[in-house]
Amino acid sequence: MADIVFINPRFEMSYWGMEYALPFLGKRANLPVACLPLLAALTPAEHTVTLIDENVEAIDFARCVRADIVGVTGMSVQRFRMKEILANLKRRGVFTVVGGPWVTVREDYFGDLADVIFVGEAEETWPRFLSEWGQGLHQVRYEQAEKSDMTKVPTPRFDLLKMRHYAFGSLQFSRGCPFQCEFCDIIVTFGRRPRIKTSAQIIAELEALRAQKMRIVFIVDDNLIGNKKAIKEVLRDIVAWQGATGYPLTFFTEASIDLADDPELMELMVAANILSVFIGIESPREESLRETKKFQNVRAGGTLLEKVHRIQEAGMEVWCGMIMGFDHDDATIFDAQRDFIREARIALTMIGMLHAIPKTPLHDRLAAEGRLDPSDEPEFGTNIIPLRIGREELREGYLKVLRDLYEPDAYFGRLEALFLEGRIRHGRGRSRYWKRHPLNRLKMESLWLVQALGLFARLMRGVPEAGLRKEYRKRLWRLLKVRRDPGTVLIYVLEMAMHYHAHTMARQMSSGGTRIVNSF
Ligand code: B12
Ligand code: SF4
Repeated sequence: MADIVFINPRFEMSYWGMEYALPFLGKRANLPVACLPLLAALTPAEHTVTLIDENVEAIDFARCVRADIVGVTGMSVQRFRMKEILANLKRRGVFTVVGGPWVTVREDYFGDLADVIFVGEAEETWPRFLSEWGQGLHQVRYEQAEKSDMTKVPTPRFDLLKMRHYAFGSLQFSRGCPFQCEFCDIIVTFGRRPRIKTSAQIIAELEALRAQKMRIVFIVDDNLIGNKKAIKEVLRDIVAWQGATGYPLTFFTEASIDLADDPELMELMVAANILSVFIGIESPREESLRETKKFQNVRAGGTLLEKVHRIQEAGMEVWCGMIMGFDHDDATIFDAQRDFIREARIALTMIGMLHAIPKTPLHDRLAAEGRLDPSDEPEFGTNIIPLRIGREELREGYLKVLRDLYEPDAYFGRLEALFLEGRIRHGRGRSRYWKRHPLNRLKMESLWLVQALGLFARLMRGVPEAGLRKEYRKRLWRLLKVRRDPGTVLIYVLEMAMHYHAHTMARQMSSGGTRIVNSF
C-alpha cells in the first residue's frame, strides 16, 4: 500500500487563469484541473491519495516527505513552478513522478528531478506503474501503446478537492479531435479519433458535481463535436437529465466552427444548457488557415463571420482563439484581426502569437527551416521566427492588438452589439423548462439577481481606477435600459469582471510591467 500525494502547481498569469477577476468572484481558482480527481479515481483502493492544488492552498512539503510517491502534473504555464517543486521534493529525498501536457511534449525537461515520467494518457499506465512499483520493478518512462478506452474511465474523486474554492466545475465527455491543425499538440497526444464516454458515465459525473454544489461546469473536451452522431445521443440524455433534476447545471465548452453547419446539434447544445462555446478561429485570412491545415475553417457553407453569427443566433455566445504570425501574415494582419473580432461580436477573445509546441508538425517544419528560438523564455514572447514580419514587429503588433481589443470602448462595443443590438438569448432550453415550472424560475432568478448585484458592488469597491468604475456603471445602465432579465444581467456583469482581468493583463504587458504571456 502506498501513500500518494498529487500536486497541481500554481499557474502563472494567463488569459483563462482569470487571476484579476477571481477575487471579485470570491474564488481562488477558475476550475480544478481534471486530471487530479481522475488520477485519484484511477488509484486502486488499497492506496491512500491526497490532492493538493497550489492554486487554492499552499503545498505542505512536510506532508509530502511522509508520502511514498508524489505526483506532479502541469502544462506549459506551470513548467517553472513544476521545476521548483520537484527540486524541493528531490532535496528532501521524495520519490517523484510527473505527467500531464508539458512533460508529454518535453520529456527531457525535468531531467533527474523526476524519478518516473508519464507521457500522454495514464488510465492504463498509472495502475500498472503502481503494481510494478510495489514489486520494485517500475520503469522510468511510461506511455500507453493504445489510447484509453473512454467507456471505462471512472468518475473523478471531486470529493477529495476543496471544490468551494473554484468558480467552475470541470467535466470531460470525450478526447481527441478529427482535424489536423499544424500547431496542435492535442491531436499528437490524444489522437484524431474522438473517443467518448457513455451517457451513464457522464450522468454519474454530473451527479457528482451537483453533490459538490457546483452550478457552472466547463466541459473540457478538446472538441466536443468531434463525433457529431455520438455527441447528439449523449446530449439528448443530458437534456432529459436536466429536465428531471430542475436544470441545475450551466455549461460552457470548446468546439470547432463546423458546429454552425448543424442546426440540430446547436439546438441540442442549447437545450442541454450550454451557454458559450470556445472556437479556435485563429485567423480571418484564408491563406493562413490553409497554411496551418485548419481546413474546417475554410469549408463551404458561409464565411467565418456568418458562421459565428449563426451560432450566436442559435443562443450560444462564441469565445475564440486567434493567432498571429503565420507565414502568410504580413503587417496588415493586425488590423485584419481587430476588424474581424469586432464584426464577429466576440467579446472574449484569447489572442496570441503562433508558438511551436514540441512534437507538433509545426515544430518539426520550423526546426528543419532553422526558424525556432530554442530558449525556454524567448525574448520576443514566442519561439517561432516569422517569415514576413520581424520578430519585434510581431511582438509589438500582438501587444497593440491585445491592448486595443480590451480598451473599454472596443470591448463593450462588441458586447453591446451582441447583447443589445443582436439581443442574444442565452439559456433557451432552461427557459422552456421554466414555462412548466414557474416557481423554479422565480427561485433561480432571485438568486442570480442577488449574485449580479453582489458582483457589481464588489467591482465598484475593488476596481482601483475611477474611470473604469464609471465606465462599468455606464455600460450596466445601458444594458438595463433594454434588458433586465436576471440571467442576462448576471452574465453581463461576469463578463465585466473578465474585462477587468484581460484589460489589466493587456495594459501591464504592453507597458513592460510584466513579462509577455503568449497563449500557447
Ligand atoms: C480544458 C482546458 C483548459 C481549461 C481548464 C484549465 C484547467 N485549469 O484545468 C481552460 C479553458 C481554463 C484552459 C486554460 C488554459 N489552458 Co488549457 N486546455 C484544456 C484542455 C482542452 C483539456 C485539459 C483537460 O482537462 N484534460 C482532461 C484531463 C483528464 O487530461 P490530462 O490533464 O491530460 O490528464 C491525463 C494525462 O495527461 C495524465 N496525467 C496528467 N497529469 C498527470 C500527472 C501524473 C503524475 C500522472 C501519472 C499522469 C498525469 O493522466 C490523465 C488521464 O489520462 C487541454 C488540451 C488537452 N487535451 O490536454 C488544454 C491545454 C492543457 N491548455 C493549454 C494552455 C496553454 C492553457 C492556457 C495557458 C491558455 C491561456 N493562455 O489562457 C490556460 C491556463 C490555464 C489556467 N490558469 O487554468 C495547453 C498546454 C500546452 C502544453 N502542452 O503544456 C493545452 C494542451 C492546449 C493547447 N495545446 O493549447 N485550458
Ligand atoms: S480543431 Fe483544435 S483540437 Fe482540433 S486539431 Fe485543430 S487546434 Fe487541435
